[in-house]
Amino acid sequence: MNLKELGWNQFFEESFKNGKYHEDLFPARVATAQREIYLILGESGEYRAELSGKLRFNSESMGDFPVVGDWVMARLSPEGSLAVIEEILPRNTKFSRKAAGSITDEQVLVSNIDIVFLVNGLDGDYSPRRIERYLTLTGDSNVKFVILLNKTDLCSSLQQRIEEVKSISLGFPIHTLSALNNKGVEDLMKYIQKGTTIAFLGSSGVGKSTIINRLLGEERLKVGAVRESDSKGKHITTHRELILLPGGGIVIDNPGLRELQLWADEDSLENTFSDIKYLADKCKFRDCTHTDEPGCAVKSAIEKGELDSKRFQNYLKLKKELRYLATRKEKVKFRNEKVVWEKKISKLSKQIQKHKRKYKF
Ligand SMILES: Nc1nc2c(ncn2[C@@H]2O[C@H](COP(=O)(O)OP(=O)(O)OP(=O)(O)O)[C@@H](O)[C@H]2O)c(=O)[nH]1
Ligand SMILES: [Mg+2]
Ligand SMILES: [Zn+2]
Repeated sequence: MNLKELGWNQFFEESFKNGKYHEDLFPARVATAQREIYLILGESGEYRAELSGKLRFNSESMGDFPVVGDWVMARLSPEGSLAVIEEILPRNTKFSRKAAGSITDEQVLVSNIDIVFLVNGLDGDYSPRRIERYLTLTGDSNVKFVILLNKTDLCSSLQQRIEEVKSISLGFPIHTLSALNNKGVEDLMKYIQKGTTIAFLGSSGVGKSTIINRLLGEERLKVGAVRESDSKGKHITTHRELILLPGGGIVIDNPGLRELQLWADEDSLENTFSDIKYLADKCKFRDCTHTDEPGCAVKSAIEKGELDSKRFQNYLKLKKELRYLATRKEKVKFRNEKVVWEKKISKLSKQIQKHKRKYKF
């Protein structure tokens, strides 16, 4: 297998050269990552791999562990059956969320992607607010989004939906398709070139795996019916997987996320909601909260029907979430710094004790 077909490019080549790696080590790409057992793809084939003791020991946060899409430097074990991952090459791009639950940490979901296919179902699960949330998560301006509206066969107001999504899509391309009937899938081929990595994201049941099966030309990935009452998926895909397409191109199937908490900053929000920022700059008061102040351009736009109040409510919700995240991050930073200082002080006091004993003062 050629490294370029796996997505290797100039960026990784530079890190590789600068790293001056021992000749035992070879570059490989992480295809699956499950409980610290990895499947990696290299020039000479695919291997099951584990982390080296050193890499595990030096890993402080979740982001230090390999994720699907990473390029790693690995070594084959003497018997050649298992590989050991010694190092992760710097990530070119990544897509992250806040780790689920109450932990304040970044969870990188996939890395080294060129394009995100953000898949949405046009059935009962359709939600423009969710699209806004995903777009706020981009963070990385090197990742391009393509918005896919799947299940056109179940939608009677297609034009209206397209218009609605267009108004919030930040100019990213929008494609409509029916993966079930294999309609519109061929339009996606123009994004899929040799060495291009595309991550499929979107809630459970929107049809991510079905679309990939169409691109593969075979029913390789498991797909499953959605719940009848609200069209929500049943989390059929359970782990991330990097797949090579027969005609070239790399796709990453993702499980539909149950929780998509933001890991971003306010700039990212202002970028996704630049229309609201534009209006807010026109408010009479600089610190306008857009609630009941006179001369509020945001409120006026909502009243005139120029701004969807649901979009504005979502903006406020995400802003609140990001403020909370920023406070949590500060607290964690403070706590970590405190731990470092406490360690330093304890080390110093031990040294003083030692000197006291040695020189008997
Ligand atoms: N009507 C219709 N059903 C579709 C279409 N595409 C996919 N489906 C169905 O939607 C259901 C969910 O599809 P999956 O491909 O498993 O969805 P997924 O996004 O991979 O879901 P998770 O793996 O749970 O995250 C399956 O029953 C598919 O057959 C479509 O274009 N139209
Ligand atoms: Mg799936
Ligand atoms: Zn205002």
